Amino acid sequence: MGFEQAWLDYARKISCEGTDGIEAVFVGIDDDRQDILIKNSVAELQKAFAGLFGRKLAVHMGTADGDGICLLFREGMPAEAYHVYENGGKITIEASDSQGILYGVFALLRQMQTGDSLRGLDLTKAPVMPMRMLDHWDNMDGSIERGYSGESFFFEKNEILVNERTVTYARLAASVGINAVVINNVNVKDAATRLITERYADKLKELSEVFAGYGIRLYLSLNYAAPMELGELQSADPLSEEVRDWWKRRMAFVFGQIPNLGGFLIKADSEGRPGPFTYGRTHADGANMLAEAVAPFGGTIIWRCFVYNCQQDWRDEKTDRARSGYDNFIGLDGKFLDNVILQIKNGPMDFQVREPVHPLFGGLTKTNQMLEVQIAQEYTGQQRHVCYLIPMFREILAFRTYAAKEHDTVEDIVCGRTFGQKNCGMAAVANTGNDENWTGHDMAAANWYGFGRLAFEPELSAEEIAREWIRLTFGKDKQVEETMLYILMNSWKAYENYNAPLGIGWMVNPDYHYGPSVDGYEYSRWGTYHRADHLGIGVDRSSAGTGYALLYREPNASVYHDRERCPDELLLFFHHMPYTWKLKSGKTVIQHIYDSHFEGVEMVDEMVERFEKLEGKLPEKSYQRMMERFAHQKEHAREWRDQINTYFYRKSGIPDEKGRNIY
Ligand code: GCW
Repeated sequence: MGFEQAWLDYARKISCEGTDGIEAVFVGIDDDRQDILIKNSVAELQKAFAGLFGRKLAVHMGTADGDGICLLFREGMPAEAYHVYENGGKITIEASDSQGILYGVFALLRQMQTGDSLRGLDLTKAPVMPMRMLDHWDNMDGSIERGYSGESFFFEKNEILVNERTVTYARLAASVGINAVVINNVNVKDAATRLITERYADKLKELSEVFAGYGIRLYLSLNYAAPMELGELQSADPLSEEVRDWWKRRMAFVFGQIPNLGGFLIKADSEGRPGPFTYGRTHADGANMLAEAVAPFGGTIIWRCFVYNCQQDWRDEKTDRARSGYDNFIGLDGKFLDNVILQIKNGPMDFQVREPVHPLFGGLTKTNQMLEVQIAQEYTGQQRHVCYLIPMFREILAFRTYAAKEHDTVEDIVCGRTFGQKNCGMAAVANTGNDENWTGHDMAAANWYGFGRLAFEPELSAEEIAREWIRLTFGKDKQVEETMLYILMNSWKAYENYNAPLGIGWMVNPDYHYGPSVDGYEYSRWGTYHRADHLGIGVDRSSAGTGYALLYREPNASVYHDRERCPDELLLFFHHMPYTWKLKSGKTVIQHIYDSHFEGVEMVDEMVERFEKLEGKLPEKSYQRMMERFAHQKEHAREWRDQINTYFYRKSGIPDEKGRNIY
């Protein structure tokens, strides 16, 4: 399938003061340091100027002295940082490495496309998170686990694809500062187990070189039981010498073949995947074995904390899936080697529309950590509903853990400010596929764009990021910008309103996780229950219940533990409450359920009404695609509203104060 250019579409002509005089690029960087990144930086400038202004930029090598855009190295700047400034009509991009130059180029182009003038431009940025990663859940047969925008563009029929689309993907990712990409699903099966064998070495090398040209390290997901599944050993015991040697040899081979490989991501002992538990070993044993094997090549092991018992009995009220990540890892704090990073989902359950922050953030103090979020909207509308997630990510990053007197937010931790860690950052489960527009819903591209921008500059607000994305994608039209901004900024709240209430989560159709089913997971083995009866709803996670609330540091623990102080939006996550309980908002729980569900639908109606007015102002194709999805969202939001309201009306027998239609 063909593909569009998303926010790097230079086809729309723009005007920006200070660009007229720019006719050339001056590369004042020594020949021996002019790597592929510098070449790609120059090529990007040329491509952009040709598209935006119809002008061919000349290139002058060996001098940074000329009227135009000058690229040069300046020692002493932080890694990947850039300084872009204007002086007397001349634009200078400085960095101490070629990655910084590339980011500077993209920053300049962004400024040209979103701003009105280059006069007085003076931008200095240094990324604070060393690892800014996208995790693709692509399978080698071309399918994508939780993929909502077509098939994989990395794999097809068990082969690796490297083509024009790969290059455009790398440009898009790099333009927002992504510097690491995992191409295959964490559930590593079948052919994917063989990614570390001869079979795929050439293609992986080729792909890694495309990535390297844009400052992106290639990562692979690894099958923990590979020594057995490749038919070479009888065991995958991390303490067995034979197994350890096997991995050392394998890694020497893989890194020898793919020099730009960054390392591996591992899902172990989770949802049926193999892991060290089989041998009575800990996750530190497992991770460290692999870390030792990749260390000689500068490799990194990213080990996921999404470990829980997925064979739970719903009758068992003591086992709490929310506790499992914490319980499995907290005792291992400080036991991981330096080149291991634990990757922790933002919440203790699984990417619900609302969850508390994972208690391992702030719990772990001696371990490298990364935050894992999901821009593939598995539980937030699957890229058919619009749901701009950057406001949620901002809240998560701003959460105070109280693990230190100051600089103790999640952002501080994953930027290395709290515990001084060098190996940390943020990863997002990617939302791309081979759809023409990459992300199914055109507006879902704002999550891809936004994730990268946020990881590079976490100080940006969700609104600033949204405005940038709108201007880059659709141009600088006031009405378009305000309408799109309104939709994006209200979308998470709207979705939360018509979804499961007050932090309880789930209530979706099992397996494919789309659409309402209040009891869909109520009697299942997955540990995801709402425990509603005719009197009340919610899971008691206080000390009288599962004790989960006490896993946080004070004062968070006391606040969550106390039903009077627990924030409304998380109340049912932490407590089982009567329907008649008065929330801080002044409403009862049941009235809140009704009101929020009616409101959610009204919000969607308002969004769609405003969107319709953009007809003729957006490219026809994108307008139609979005209109189709909005029509579905409108109808589907009603389905959510009516099923949830009706369920709780029938359960509680309490009518809506406002007498609206509930079935
Ligand atoms: O959200 C759940 C998904 C699984 C996924 C798992 C995980 C890749 O439903 O599809 O598996 O999380 O994060 O490992």
